[in-house]
Amino acid sequence: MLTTFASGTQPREHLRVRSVRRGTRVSAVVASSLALTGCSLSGTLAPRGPDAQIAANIWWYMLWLSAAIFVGWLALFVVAMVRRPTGEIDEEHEQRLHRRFIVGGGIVLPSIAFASLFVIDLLGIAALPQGDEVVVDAVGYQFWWEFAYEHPELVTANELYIPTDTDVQVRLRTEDVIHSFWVPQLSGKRDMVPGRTNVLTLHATEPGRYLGECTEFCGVQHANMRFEVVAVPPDEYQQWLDDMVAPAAEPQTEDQRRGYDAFMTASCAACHVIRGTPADGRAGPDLTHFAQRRWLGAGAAPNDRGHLGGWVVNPQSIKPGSTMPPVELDAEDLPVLLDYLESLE
Ligand code: HEC
Ligand SMILES: [Cu+2]
Repeated sequence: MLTTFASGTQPREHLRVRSVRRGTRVSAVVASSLALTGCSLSGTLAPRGPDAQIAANIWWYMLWLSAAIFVGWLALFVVAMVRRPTGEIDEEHEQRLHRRFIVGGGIVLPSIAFASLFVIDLLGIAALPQGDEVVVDAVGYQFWWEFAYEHPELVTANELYIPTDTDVQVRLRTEDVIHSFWVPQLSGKRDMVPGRTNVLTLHATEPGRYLGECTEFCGVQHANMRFEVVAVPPDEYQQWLDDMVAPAAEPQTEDQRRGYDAFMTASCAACHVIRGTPADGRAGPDLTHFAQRRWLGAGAAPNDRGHLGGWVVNPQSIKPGSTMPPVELDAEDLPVLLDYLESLE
């Protein structure tokens, strides 16, 4: 964004660029100090949507407010250390001073600080995006995510595509326990509660891949219950939808055909949907266009042939406690099964 600013801008713009840069430098310093403590600015503090921007603004306000309070307190501390009463002590004057400190520093200042925070919070809540130009269902499972679109009807898993600069209403449900949906760079958190549908609006101002995660402890593989929000320009989003509604690719080679047979005859087909084939199990993620996904097992491992082989033979070795069991396969079926899975573009 900064580089596009830099060329051919008006002088005023330049000023803005410079102050943006200075802001960036301050953030960079804060970022590197946070990195030392294990935090990073890739999350909440690098917002890419209005909702997350509001949360980040409140965070920075709280940081500067507490910094100011801390510095003020230090100053008073220093004054108390060096101030030596000279001559006669005027008891009455001292007491008036003490009272002023107690009322000012103990009641007035905290009230102003809390009230300002309260007002900023309320304004932030009122400004949250609420639109529903696109509506998506997100369903939490131990330990993965299903995403369903309505127009056209489409079910997929672990990657949520959204158009940029659009209010995307996400309807949050769960099939089992309480999960919580969080995309730090785009929005606040919202719980997925059994028997309820909660809603949250995502709005991405920039294309990108944004990490999402479950933030309500939901069992042993809670930490590997991640997803990616892929924000793309609206025309690309439409193209993606068109590609995704198509049924799965037919096996092309002899090996892929044998892999297809292995998938349909082993128990895989009882738990997974591959549209356009007899596989119609609903216990696991839809695999119709599985090869497009970057990650395996909701962020547990990269989706490459090595990890995929390990996953198919025994998912428990990659994601212990996952609800996909190890499946008995003939040794010669594994490579062809992988060929078939990798062909599901
Ligand atoms: C008892 C049901 C069940 C059976 C049988 C089963 N799976 Fe799964 N599978 C699942 C579940 C549940 C997940 C999601 C696990 C997770 O991420 O925690 C999954 C995940 C996967 C994934 C990763 C999908 C993704 O997007 O991350 C692949 C690939 C996969 N299974 C392939 C297979 C193959 C191939 C077979 C047969 C050899 C098979 N599965 C058998 C339930 C099953
Ligand atoms: Cu969860």
